[in-house]
Amino acid sequence: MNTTGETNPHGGRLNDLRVDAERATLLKRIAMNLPDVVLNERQLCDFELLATGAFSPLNGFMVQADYAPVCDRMRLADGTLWPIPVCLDVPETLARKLEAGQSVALRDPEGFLLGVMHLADIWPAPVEEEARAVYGTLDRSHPGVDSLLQRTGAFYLGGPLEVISLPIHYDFKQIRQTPAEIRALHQRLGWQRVAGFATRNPIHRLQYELTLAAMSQARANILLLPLVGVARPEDIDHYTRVRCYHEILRRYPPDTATLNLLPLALRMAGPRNALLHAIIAKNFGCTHFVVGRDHGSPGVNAEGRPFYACNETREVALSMAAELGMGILSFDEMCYLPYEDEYRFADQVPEGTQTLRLSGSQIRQRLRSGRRIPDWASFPEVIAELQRAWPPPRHQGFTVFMTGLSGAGKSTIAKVLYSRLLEIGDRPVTLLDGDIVRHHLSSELTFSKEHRDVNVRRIGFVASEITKNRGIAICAPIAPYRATRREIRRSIETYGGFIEVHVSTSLAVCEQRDRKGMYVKARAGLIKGFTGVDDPYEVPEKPELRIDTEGMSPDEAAQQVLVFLNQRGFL
Ligand code: PPS
Repeated sequence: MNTTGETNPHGGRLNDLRVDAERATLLKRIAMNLPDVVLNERQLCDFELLATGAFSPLNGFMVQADYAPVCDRMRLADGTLWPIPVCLDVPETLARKLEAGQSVALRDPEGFLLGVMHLADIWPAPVEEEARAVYGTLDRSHPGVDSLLQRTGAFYLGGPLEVISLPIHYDFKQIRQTPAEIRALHQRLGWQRVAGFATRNPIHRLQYELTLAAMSQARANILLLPLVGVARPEDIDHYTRVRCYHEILRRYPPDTATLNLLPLALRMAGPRNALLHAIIAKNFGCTHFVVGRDHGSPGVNAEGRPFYACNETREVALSMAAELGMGILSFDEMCYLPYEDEYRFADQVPEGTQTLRLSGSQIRQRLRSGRRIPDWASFPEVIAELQRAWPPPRHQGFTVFMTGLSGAGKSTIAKVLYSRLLEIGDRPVTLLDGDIVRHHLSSELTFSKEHRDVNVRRIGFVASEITKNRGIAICAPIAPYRATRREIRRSIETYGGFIEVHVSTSLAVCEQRDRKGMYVKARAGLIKGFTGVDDPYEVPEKPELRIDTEGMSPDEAAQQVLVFLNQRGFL
């Protein structure tokens, strides 16, 4: 292991796939006649890491000869350690028009030409096998598995890249350096030993203490590598996190810590993820890498069981240290000892000693509900930054999402609520009633399952924008399908409150009311696919509120919502 002086890149070669100006001009001309492949957000991340050499020794998206052994045994065809496939997926319609031996133009979603890929291989993407091999599960509550199974095109393209331009970023340009640039920086600073620390969370006190322990154990400086690629919806946005990291940098001893963003799309494959992070850190010149207890893991599954065994990641990373040629700094969980007022690793705490911990997600929940963060858990300047992005509920935006059968009373309650919130008057309020939306946003849509989903997603998108900008959105569509409602909840909870109100008035009562005469028509077969009659309504399992309007006035129903909002601190 080379732990003094510069580390070799993984596989012995640090790539930079960008071509020179002359070749770029030629490629631009050639690309005009090539089929286009437009990269999505996830693929743009992979493209950038390939292009800059962070994924060295890969010189393009994987071919099948590399993909298969990577899935099976974490090795490229030549035996080099590589834990996770890096493939370019495309839909079948596009794949059928392509053949190995030809080239394609890779573009960003705006059509900007990023590079040319020379296709060596096209093969059907065996996503289920890949999920089992790489993630060890087919469980959709695993975000990496969900993304692989749900959003991967049917075919993979493999082959080398010639890069004309890196994907364009307008934010934090100074800390988006390539591995070669970071290596040069460390050399300039005279840093011989550097520990890499990859994270998708803000660094609070416990993580900070962990990095200090790592620096001390390895006698190394530290390179913080925040992951800023495709994240989980509940993750704190990278703008806020980077402001927090800048604050944290000031806490380290002078000239011992640097920061560089890593546009890595989230995978969360536990042990394999830790190895991928270590390889990237190595390419950035790190001699050591910090592996936390639950590194790269999505936590627990729907039944509350962890996806990866507690020490599996650490053990796998440690067992590969020699082959990686890096020092793996692997620690137990850090905790706070209130009586002693000090921080220690859990395995170094004498039995019977009181310890405290707050995980990143617990701190996030506290912030969201407006509770105090104890001093031992974080730094005031970090909390101040987080509070700017996550003010207490009183200053957050929120969405009241009413769902229920046609005629259940959603629109009437929504209107009363709208007026009452305007009366209170401290935030802008927008009413997205089913009929209004159908008229202004979704006039071309029918009531097929697909179209209802599009309709409800549009409502969700507008509501999430309103919530993000700290306003109030009141939505009142039928929104009959659970999965779509869940999706919307996730997108809105990223920014503020989501209050699902099931207006649970029974079908019999709705049908009896039949204000628009729709149920009569549906029963007579004049309207097909009517919710509750011949199209399903999937009852919400855990709404924040359930309101049956039978024997209750709209005023009383709206009052219930207001009381709930008050209890949760939103008003
Ligand atoms: S959805 O499923 O959320 O997209 O529906 P939404 O946009 O809320 O529209 C519901 C109103 O459209 C009328 N309508 C139907 N409802 C259900 N099923 C079918 N097939 C249908 N066709 C028309 C219905 O009157 C709903 O009005 P509300 O205001 O809910 O009573």
